[in-house]
Amino acid sequence: MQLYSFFRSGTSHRLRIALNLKGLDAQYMPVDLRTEAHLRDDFKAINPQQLVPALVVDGQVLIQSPAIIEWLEEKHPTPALLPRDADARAHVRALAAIVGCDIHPVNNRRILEYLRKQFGADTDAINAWCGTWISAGFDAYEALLAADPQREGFSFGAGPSLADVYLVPQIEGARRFQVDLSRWPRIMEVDAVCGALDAFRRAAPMAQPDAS
Ligand SMILES: N[C@@H](CCC(=O)N[C@@H](CS)C(=O)NCC(=O)O)C(=O)O
Repeated sequence: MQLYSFFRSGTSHRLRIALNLKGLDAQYMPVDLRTEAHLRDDFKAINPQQLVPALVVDGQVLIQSPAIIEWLEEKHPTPALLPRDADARAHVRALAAIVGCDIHPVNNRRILEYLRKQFGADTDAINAWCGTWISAGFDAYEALLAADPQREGFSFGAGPSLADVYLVPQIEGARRFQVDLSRWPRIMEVDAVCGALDAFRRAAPMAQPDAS
């Protein structure tokens, strides 16, 4: 497998965590978003959407991190990222969707570039924009963690799940946009518990070959 990834990309980060949790290796193919390598024709031939990540498996290109992670779960069911019970699965998927559907997309690089170029947003304005949507999502995520008395450190249950796969990269993004994380103590606890696991450590942005 080849993983097209950028070290600081949250969606690449979530896929790296999922691969590590499943015990799967992939050759790292760096795509530098800073130099807009993703907008070049060679990468467009891999992913017409010109976004990372992409996972190439025996010549077949998989795109969209939610679809790739679901594919991994189906092809490599153990260890499971989703609980068995349908209600619990819906809960874990909802936690993941807070990040994947409602936080990350509005803070993506191309959105921020548009705000900079079309609306003259400076760094403070960009941080305020990202902080607004991260805070809205994290307030809800924290409330859902608080309402679950059966959690043991992680977002759900006693081990890492799909929810943690999504949450941890978004915490990294929040730090980058200088969001004060202290108001979400349960989210911080999840970060610490996951950060103790090798699968999460090896997936971290600064542990990647293209980190700089
Ligand atoms: N929904 C897609 C989003 C992928 C995505 O937006 N990737 C970002 C990096 S985190 C990217 O490539 N951005 C390039 C840009 O915005 O120019 C997924 O989950 O794979």
